[in-house]
Amino acid sequence: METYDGGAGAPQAEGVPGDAAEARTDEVRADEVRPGQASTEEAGAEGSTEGVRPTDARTTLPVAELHLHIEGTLEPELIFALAERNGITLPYADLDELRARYEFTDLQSFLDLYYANMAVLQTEQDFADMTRAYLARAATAGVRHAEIMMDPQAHLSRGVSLATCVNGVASVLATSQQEFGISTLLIAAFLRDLSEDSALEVLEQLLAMDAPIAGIGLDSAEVGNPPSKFQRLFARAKEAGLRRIAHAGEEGPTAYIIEALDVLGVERIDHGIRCMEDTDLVERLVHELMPLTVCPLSNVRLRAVDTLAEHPLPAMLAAGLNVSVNSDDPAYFGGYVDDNFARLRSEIGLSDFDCVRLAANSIRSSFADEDRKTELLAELAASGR
Ligand code: ES4
Ligand code: ZN
Repeated sequence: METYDGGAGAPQAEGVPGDAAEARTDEVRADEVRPGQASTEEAGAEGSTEGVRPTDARTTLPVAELHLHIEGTLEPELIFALAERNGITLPYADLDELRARYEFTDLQSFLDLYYANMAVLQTEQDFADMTRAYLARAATAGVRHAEIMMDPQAHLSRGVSLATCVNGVASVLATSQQEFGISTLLIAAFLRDLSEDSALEVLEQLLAMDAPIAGIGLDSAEVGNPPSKFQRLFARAKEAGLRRIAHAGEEGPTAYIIEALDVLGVERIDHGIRCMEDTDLVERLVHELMPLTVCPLSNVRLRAVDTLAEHPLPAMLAAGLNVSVNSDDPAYFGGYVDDNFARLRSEIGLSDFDCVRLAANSIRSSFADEDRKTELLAELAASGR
């Protein structure tokens, strides 16, 4: 079998310790990274020029990743490795043929490929391997806390049980802090193009099996599927003590952001970039300190914005919005959190100051407990010394 090396963006970049980069086995597995390893070693490497503050576009700050679909971390190499392990014939002859399909015209064109590629996820081990690969790569990106969405309905509809997908991901998250230095929470996201009854049924099953989920989210095809369609789902989640987030204002109108706040009572908005079309809404979001989990490279790849230079992130920061930078579906959109920061620095001149502010926003906007937030904010403050 072809060995899997952690994917295109795997820990091989500069500043990553050799033993992590060189680890190889015959199994499909992620390279192991010791807790805190990437950030401390990288800081050490960059600190070699006495007195010079790191201004390298690759500088990694400790961040929380708040908008991440675990199925969107399936790298092409892992797709092929899992297909081989499971005896699945892919509709692509090789990696190049698969990669040629990563030209998206809108959200739906991406979702079609994203759902199709999930066919390779069959066993708990598959879900665990995918999750481990993400955590290994995220550790090198500076991610110290991650709130990870998964799409249970996308697996149930393929005949893969809830136990298989949830246990596969959760088994790795259970030791993520010890193994990768990343505290994690799992969020069950519901597909808004399916019915509310379907979502309610799956939520009840998750609650009945005592699945280790911290909250629920709402994702998939936005336009035509307004938040109000899921009012009962979010009421039930609140009753069950779950945190609540929703994609809104990615492709959909500002009215969807307002509905997510007023009808669903969400605590965070995923994307939300279209809020900039409504000054009253911006003012409200600023006053409520509402977190918006922005995904710049995703927005460019899915043509929500034409180019990174035209991305509203700087205007959102200037307006005082509580924005963070996230990778969304990093295997599909050209990179992980560090890649998003690097391109924001190099292409739109995002400053060190703004990067630190975005990192602090991400930590404060997370659902981590207060002790963990305090710890990570202290780490962020120390990274500037
Ligand atoms: C998604 Cl970028 C995006 N938007 C909506 N739903 C999604 N599911 C996975 N990625
Ligand atoms: Zn998303």
